[in-house]
Amino acid sequence: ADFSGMWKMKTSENFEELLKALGVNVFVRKIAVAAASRPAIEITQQGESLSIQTSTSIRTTHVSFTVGQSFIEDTVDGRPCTSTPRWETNSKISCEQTLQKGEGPKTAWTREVTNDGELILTMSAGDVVCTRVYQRE
Ligand code: RET
Ligand code: NA
Repeated sequence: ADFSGMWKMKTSENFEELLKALGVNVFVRKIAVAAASRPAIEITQQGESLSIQTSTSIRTTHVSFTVGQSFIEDTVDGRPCTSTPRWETNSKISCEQTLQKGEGPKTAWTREVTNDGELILTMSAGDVVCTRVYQRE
């Protein structure tokens, strides 16, 4: 599948619940939720290698990885982790995360391009799943 493009968010469910499950305090949570309500995502892809920049007013992250190869990134609340992305289908990447140090709920994300050309991002912490749907700009 082709993930490349500039994406803007259409809907978001459970983002605050996700941060709560990660133990983010209410003060930081409210700021993060406000900032994350208008993210911009830019993805470039060459074959199995993706580069993803996620921008908000308070935080911009950039990750580059090849599906099938572990890499280091940060969890959504900013803790370094080892991530292992794999193809779940030919249009969906599923990635489990392991914290580099300390304890916390099990985290993971998925990114999928649908037949309708939407990008669906899920982020999970334990049983809590946040789902964010993006459309190409
Ligand atoms: C900080 C401080 C530590 C806790 C949190 C933060 C903000 C995180 C944000 C995440 C945005 C994620 C998006 C994901 C994809 O759609 C400031 C690092 C929670 C703003 C936009
Ligand atoms: Na998002």
